[in-house]
Amino acid sequence: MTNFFDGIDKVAYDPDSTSDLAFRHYNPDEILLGKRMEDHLRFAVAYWHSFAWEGGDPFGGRTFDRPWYPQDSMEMARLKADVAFEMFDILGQPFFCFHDADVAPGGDSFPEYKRNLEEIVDYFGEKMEATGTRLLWGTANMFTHRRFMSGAATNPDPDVFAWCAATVKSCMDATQKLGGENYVLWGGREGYETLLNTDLVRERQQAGRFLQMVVDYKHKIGFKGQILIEPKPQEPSKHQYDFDVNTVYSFIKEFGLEGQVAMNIEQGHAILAGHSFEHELAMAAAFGLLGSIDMNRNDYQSGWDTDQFPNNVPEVALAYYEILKAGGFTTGGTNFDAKLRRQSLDAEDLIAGHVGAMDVCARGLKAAAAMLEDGGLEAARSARYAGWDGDVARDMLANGSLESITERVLAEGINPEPRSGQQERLENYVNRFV
Ligand code: XUL
Ligand code: CO
Repeated sequence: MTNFFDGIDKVAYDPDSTSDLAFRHYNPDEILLGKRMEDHLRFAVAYWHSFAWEGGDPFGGRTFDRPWYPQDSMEMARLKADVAFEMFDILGQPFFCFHDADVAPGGDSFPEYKRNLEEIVDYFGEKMEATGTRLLWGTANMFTHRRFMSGAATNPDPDVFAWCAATVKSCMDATQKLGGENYVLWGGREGYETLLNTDLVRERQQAGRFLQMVVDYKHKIGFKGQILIEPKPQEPSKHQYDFDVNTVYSFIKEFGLEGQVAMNIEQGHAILAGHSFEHELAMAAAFGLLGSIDMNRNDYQSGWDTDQFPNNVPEVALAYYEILKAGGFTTGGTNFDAKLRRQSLDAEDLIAGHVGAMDVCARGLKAAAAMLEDGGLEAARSARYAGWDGDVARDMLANGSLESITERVLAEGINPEPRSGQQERLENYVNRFV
């Protein structure tokens, strides 16, 4: 036992509590739409923001002071893991997620990197068995170290591609060993700064080939989880190849990986791409590619990817509405890819951030489930498209041509009259639930 969270109790569900560190909505055993709330939401803590990130921003270095700093030895990596699992116990969330670089020092060579990772994976394994905490997904950090500055799989240097292939193999092995339910690829450096020095065609081919290798390896080792790509339009690269759900969908198709790769969709990334979160979720659901989510928002004034804990119930409710409508998560879940504000120095702040996020999501989920059960939105949508249910309309879509349709427009004197989209009424409807 460390003393990092001394004085902080296990977080409990108490709907009447006035404590800022209690769940008033997150009640794991509550049944919604025939399923436990915990099993709907499948919360995960992100190791990188909560334990590896030191509070720096582009204008200043670290602000936090943690007993596991400096993060350059295995001794510190183990202490960090001890504290992490203590937090998991306090929160009671079922899952966590990590990058290789979050959990163990990278060392000076690939063999050293691999040894360190394997050692900490064994340490995690023991803790997971003892506590019951599970791994939602593992991933490789192929964006922080300077070797990745010009790309990971899309690098002009084939040795970097090779390094990345070996790295992802290690991270997939680690994920498999820990019973991880998904493996995520986010390509922060898979893009470019300037076309003046970039062969875009070649780089995309490299990324596609890399993804094929990842899928091949998944089958080779019998990994049962999903391979998920996390779209993001930019930051850190000026232009990233995995721009948004639609772009990733076309990439998956182009490289023949339909049915093999789905998506991890992040709220803040959706906004950066100029979409709403619910748009990206609905798009992914339409393609059958809705895998998992990173539920963290940006600061809408600054426009940066500020990775804040979710704190807006109506936003979250609309997201879960799309997720529930699509049938809910299978291997996916709700990962908080969220960090404290850099002035939030205390151990208690870490707990408060997660408690608030879990409670906001629970409130949003309850609203979403109630809307779905009530059926008001679906009824309005069906009524809006009812014309398409008629035989003539169906036949037009299936068998029509521009000439045959023109004949009918002339013969029947078709002259459409616009009808209200009723947006305000529907917004009032949603407001009744959130
Ligand atoms: C970066 C981001 C990553 C991925 C995992 O914006 O979202 O943390 O979730 O690499
Ligand atoms: Co993310």
